[in-house]
Amino acid sequence: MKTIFITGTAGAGKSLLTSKLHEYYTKNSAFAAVLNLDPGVRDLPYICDIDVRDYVDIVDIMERYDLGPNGAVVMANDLIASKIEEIREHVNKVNPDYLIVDTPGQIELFAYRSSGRFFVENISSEEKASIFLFDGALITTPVNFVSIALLATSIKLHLNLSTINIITKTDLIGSKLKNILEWSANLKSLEDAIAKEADGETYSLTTNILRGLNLSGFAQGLIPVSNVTGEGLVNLQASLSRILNLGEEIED
Ligand SMILES: Nc1nc2c(ncn2[C@@H]2O[C@H](COP(=O)(O)OP(=O)(O)OP(=O)(O)O)[C@@H](O)[C@H]2O)c(=O)[nH]1
Ligand SMILES: [Mg+2]
Repeated sequence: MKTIFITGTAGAGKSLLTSKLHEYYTKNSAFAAVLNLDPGVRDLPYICDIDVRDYVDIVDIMERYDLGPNGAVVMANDLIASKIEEIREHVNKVNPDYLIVDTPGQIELFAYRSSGRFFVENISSEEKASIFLFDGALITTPVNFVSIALLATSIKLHLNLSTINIITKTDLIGSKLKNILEWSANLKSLEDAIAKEADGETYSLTTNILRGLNLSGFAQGLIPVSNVTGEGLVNLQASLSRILNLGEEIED
């Protein structure tokens, strides 16, 4: 079983991508299953095979511990970590080739709390990867691009997973996509774009961060994807295969 964690800022398209990836693998004769890791979500665009809402009840936690919605979600996450054995047994019973894990909208729950890293380490002992979603609607300015790249890097540090960076919502951003792909491939063009838009202090801070991030190849191979048209999913799957299957791809 290979496990794929879908991460990114709130509303970047994690849940929709989860459903599209599931559909993609299923169409290509692979057995994929979805695990919803968001205890507070109401509606999802897919049917969960494993759902943490079956293990923790947010409304019950709010009432029992007199917590507001944010406090309850934090507590729910810690409870989920404490139920890892049960959840892992459930996953093993389903036993898919690919387990796609949709992570919570509140990024810090999964990305920064120790329960997130604990979950990653303990859900399976086999191959794992993560996909980080750069929200296409957010990164249309070069300064936003750098700040989300910083976030992506910090999450990669915390989770310690091989990560594929993608840009979503490409169907909405038209010709701006070309600029973004150029920024991601060419440090000089990104620095030039920042110089045009930012004041001196912002320029200096952003370019210094950028040079540090560039050393680790932060945005190389940023894959453009539309969860609505399906464009780019083939490239994403190929990239996942390179990480998870050491080169062997599923049949088209
Ligand atoms: N046009 C377009 N809309 C998208 C795309 N991906 C997601 N959306 C829309 O963006 C909104 C948020 O998508 P979700 O999949 O719920 O995003 P999410 O990251 O799971 O959101 P949270 O779990 O709340 O953080 C929905 O209305 C989606 O239909 C895309 O590639 N193109
Ligand atoms: Mg979601």
